[in-house]
Amino acid sequence: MDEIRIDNLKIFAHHGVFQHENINGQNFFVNAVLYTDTEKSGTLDELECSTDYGSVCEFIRDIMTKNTFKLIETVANNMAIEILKNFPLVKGVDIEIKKPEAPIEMEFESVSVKVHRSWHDVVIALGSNMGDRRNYIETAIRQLENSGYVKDIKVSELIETEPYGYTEQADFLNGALFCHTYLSPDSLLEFLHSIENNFGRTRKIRWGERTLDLDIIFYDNEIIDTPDLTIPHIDMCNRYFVLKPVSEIVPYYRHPVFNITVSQLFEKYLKNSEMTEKND
Ligand code: A4P
Ligand code: MG
Repeated sequence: MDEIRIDNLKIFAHHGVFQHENINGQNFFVNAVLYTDTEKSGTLDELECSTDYGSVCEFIRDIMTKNTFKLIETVANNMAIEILKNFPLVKGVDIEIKKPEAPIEMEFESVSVKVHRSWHDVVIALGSNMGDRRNYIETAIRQLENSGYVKDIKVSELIETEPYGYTEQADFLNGALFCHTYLSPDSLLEFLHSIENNFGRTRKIRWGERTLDLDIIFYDNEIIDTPDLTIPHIDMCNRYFVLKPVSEIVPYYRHPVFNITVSQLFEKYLKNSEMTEKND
């Protein structure tokens, strides 16, 4: 990915843990790397096709001067996220905040914090089999949209499906959505749980009935296997109610473990279930 770089932008601001820092202020230096495609602007020689580094510098200055944070970690994190949200051609950003006048009683050049944030591709499965199912799912999608954590949401059709796994329960309404998020996988999971909890979701029986279930199916091409999170979703290939909506919205998304597309996985699933039906 191409880069637009801003080096050592000097800004007087008031961030710091100590009160005297908040009152007196000091000089900070900001480094920014904007990851963006410059081919079109470079070919057409048109600023509209690129990100104006002058506007970015003013934007950085405003964030530095209109807030007073304790930590430069917070300054860097907020600045990176706000740049992603406000400059649509920027796919990723590095922000480094340097504080050469930090209150340290030793000789030093500077202290700094550097963060990287970027937009990630995410696929989320949606399900409900209790109460006003459609309303729960549609409200959850609106909560995602309004959170500011995601953009470019694309939602599948919602389909009626029979319960899978624990079958002594009502039919489900299922769907899937694709979006971009700057949250890490763990933070996204935490956020999805908080939405589920808004709908009074309780966890009594594994695979049991629920007002709302939001599962992460894909996160970029990442393969994650921790006690709290398995991505791609461990059982997605055996689930009609996942494969059908996911192949509707992102048919060419490639499963990073099996290295075949979602539409190929769905075809395989349909062939296998046809054969099982014939043998029954
Ligand atoms: N977890 C691990 N990986 C993930 C991931 N990729 N996305 C962990 C989300 N969560 C993930 O989930 C239990 C724990 O799984 C989470 O705390 C998280 O740390 P849960 O949502 O609390 O419990 P659950 O949903 O009952 O369990 P599980 O195993 O996630 O069930 P599933 O896979 O969600 O299946 N039939 C139809 N027709 N339609 C359905 O939607 N859903 C289920 C539930 C069963 N049968 C169904 C449907
Ligand atoms: Mg779940």
